[in-house]
Amino acid sequence: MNTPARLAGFAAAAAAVFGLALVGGRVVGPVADEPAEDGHGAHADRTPLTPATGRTEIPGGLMVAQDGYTLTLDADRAAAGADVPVSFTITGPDGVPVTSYEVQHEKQLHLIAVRRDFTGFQHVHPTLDDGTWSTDLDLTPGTWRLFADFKAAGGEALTLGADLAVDGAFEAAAPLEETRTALVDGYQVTLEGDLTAGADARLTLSVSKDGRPVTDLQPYLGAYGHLVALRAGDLAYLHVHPDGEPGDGATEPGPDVVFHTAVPSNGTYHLYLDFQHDGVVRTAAFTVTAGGNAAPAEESEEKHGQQEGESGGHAH
Ligand SMILES: [Cu+2]
Repeated sequence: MNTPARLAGFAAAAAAVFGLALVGGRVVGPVADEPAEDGHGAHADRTPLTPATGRTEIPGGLMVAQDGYTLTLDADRAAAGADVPVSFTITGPDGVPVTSYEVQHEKQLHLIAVRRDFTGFQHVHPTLDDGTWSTDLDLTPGTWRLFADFKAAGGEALTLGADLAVDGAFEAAAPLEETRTALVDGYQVTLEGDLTAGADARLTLSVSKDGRPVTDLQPYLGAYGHLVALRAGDLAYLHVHPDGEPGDGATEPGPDVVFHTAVPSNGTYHLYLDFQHDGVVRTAAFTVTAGGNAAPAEESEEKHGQQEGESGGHAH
């Protein structure tokens, strides 16, 4: 039952039935989770994304290098403390540090620093000197993820990510509970809307202070809010901008700021809203679980289950 020949036969049949391509003896498509001939199944492989959803994009922030651009921290370790200097370069396809960037949201590069257990979040704008970016961060002990969100001149917008180990003893924080109301400096920010894998979600963030809606939000980097969403588990990064712009004649300066985004998968996301009022930028943090309808993938999921059941225990 579990011989490679049998698997190859199934794969060929599956390819015939589903019109899939056979590449190097492996099926590319919904049945790519078939146990491979090495007996391990393909779970650890980077499975090509299914035609069922048609999504082929890898979320931002998961890689140090992409499309020829590489993020390199000058040091991948740092001391804990306030105002710890951190510097890095982005090298381009020619291997040389990039010195020319396109401005996005008023800055050439946005740096997001998050402790991997989500207990710290900073959004800062480093300064560029001869290809080296420098900034100060407030760092507590633990592993931090740094995201460089930029668009090199002549390149595509990218977010590269790298880890920074910060010295000192620490305890990983307990997982964050679902939180749709954030309190920060006397402001209350609520989040309405549900995230669904692969589908556009409308999120409304409403800002109030002392029980009164805030109707005079100030533009921050060209918008009334900036929303960063990080997926629990791997910190896949999404940077979302709201509907409308300050001064477009239609967008009100609060209390609601409306965002549209599609998350790449179901699961838990940590969301950080940067907003400005009375001249101060503050961050409101939320934890939301994306659930909802994953129907397009269900049929192939079932096939996986059956095949795994048939070939369980097959190993060399
Ligand atoms: Cu920024």
